[in-house]
Amino acid sequence: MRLRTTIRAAAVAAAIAGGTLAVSAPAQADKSDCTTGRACLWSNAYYNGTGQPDNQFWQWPNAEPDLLENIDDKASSARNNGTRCRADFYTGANYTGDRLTMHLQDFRDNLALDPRGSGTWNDVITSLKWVCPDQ
Ligand SMILES: [Ca+2]
Repeated sequence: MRLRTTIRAAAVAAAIAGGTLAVSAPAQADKSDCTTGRACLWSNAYYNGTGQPDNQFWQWPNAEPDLLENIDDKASSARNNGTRCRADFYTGANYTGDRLTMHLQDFRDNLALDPRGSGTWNDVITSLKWVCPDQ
């Protein structure tokens, strides 16, 4: 765990330097990799825990009006590991389109199982907004 923490800290520093507070995670990511106080998205279902290729893991302490290309329209699992706020995910940039509300400690193993209009929430999330307090 110590090594992973170190890698994550370095990634955070790099991300901050680049203007975005997000973290790319190790290959063996799971739900517990989502840090307290953050909203998290994984590019594959089950938190990338089943050996899928091209796995990406990202987490944010603040709103994201337009997710990075690496995870934009790719998220297949999600978690709100916040401490105070609701996490609302949207299909469009700048918090537009359909909304997926995730209350504190909500998580989704597989967004393909979450119905949305005529489809599902798989591979459609583009923005994230925190709503405080959670209610
Ligand atoms: Ca995906």
